[in-house]
Amino acid sequence: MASFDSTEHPHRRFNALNGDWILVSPHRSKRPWQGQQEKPEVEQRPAYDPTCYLCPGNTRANGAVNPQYTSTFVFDNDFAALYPDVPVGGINEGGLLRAEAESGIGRVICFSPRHDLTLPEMDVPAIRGVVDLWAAQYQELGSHPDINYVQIFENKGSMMGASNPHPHGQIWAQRTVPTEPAKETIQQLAYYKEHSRTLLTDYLEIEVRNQQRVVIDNEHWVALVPFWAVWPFETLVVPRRAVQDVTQLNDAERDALADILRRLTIRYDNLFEISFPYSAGLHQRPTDGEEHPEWHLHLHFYPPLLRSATVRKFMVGYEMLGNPQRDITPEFSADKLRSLSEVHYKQASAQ
Ligand code: H2U
Ligand code: ZN
Repeated sequence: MASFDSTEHPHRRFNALNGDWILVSPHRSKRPWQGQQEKPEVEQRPAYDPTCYLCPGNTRANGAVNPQYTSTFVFDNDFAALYPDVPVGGINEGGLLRAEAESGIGRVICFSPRHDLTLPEMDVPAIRGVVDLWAAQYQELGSHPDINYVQIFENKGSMMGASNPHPHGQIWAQRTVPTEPAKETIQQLAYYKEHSRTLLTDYLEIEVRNQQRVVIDNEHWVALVPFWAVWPFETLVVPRRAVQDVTQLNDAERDALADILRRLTIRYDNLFEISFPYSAGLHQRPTDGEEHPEWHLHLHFYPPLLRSATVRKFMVGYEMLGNPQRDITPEFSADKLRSLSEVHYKQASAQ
């Protein structure tokens, strides 16, 4: 029998960052690439929408009025999943029925006053403003004694459940560390204890040496399709310096983050020539007052699309009952993303 070839043979890959496994079936992706077939009309949005609850000066659902903001704007989510004053308590019946009261704060962050822009259409200084807002919010919310984790994220596109096309993200800050960052804490801590370096420092070294899965980089950041990617065009954005949270990024690293976010999301939009949907967010150290030297800040991008503007990956069947599975390899996806232009398709078509 021929020897194992990860571009041919089904195999499992280990996610060193969260401890999960994923099944890769490269032999099933031999079908021809069908990207860019159905191109929907380029969506035209006004710079200001009087009916949008996030535009400057507009009234939100609860009657609050947004200021005439000119860069970013943050407000407490009017329909937050968590709120601060929850009575302490819970349920425990034989260790089988367990519940714990959970408290927290939900916020909405507008990236721009412009209703018609998205991250890839904003310029680097404007995206840098978003990075600074993330840092300020992490600092402020994390310093609260009852907040032990600050989750910053963006749902982009109706496919991901975003309620409004106005560029915005959310923050859920809470008493406990949610499951995903908790799993990453376990993995990173075990690695750090053994090697005295962060897991992502050593992982990045392998990826940069190998180059196969690196999509783009700059002086301070690398964006790559992780070896263990679940979503077809999933990426991981990692700072070269092992910082634990976004507040530790210096000026140059913040500018460079804005640069890599812009270039990565332009490539995403150019993949199927649509405003590319995804859920994305930051993972960083819990704000429980511990140092967490094992933690290495990073961003995940989880986009659902697979082969065109409308063909998405479903997490059903085997994936619900077994574990995630993919056909096209992470290496194929990285190659595809690398082949794309960094001129946004809307600009290219306007020229
Ligand atoms: P999403 O698009 O990711 O759903 O985020 C929008 C959030 O905005 C959502 O959580 C909040 C919703 O609760 N919201 C307000 O706080 N005020 C409003 O007037 C409408 C929506
Ligand atoms: Zn708007």
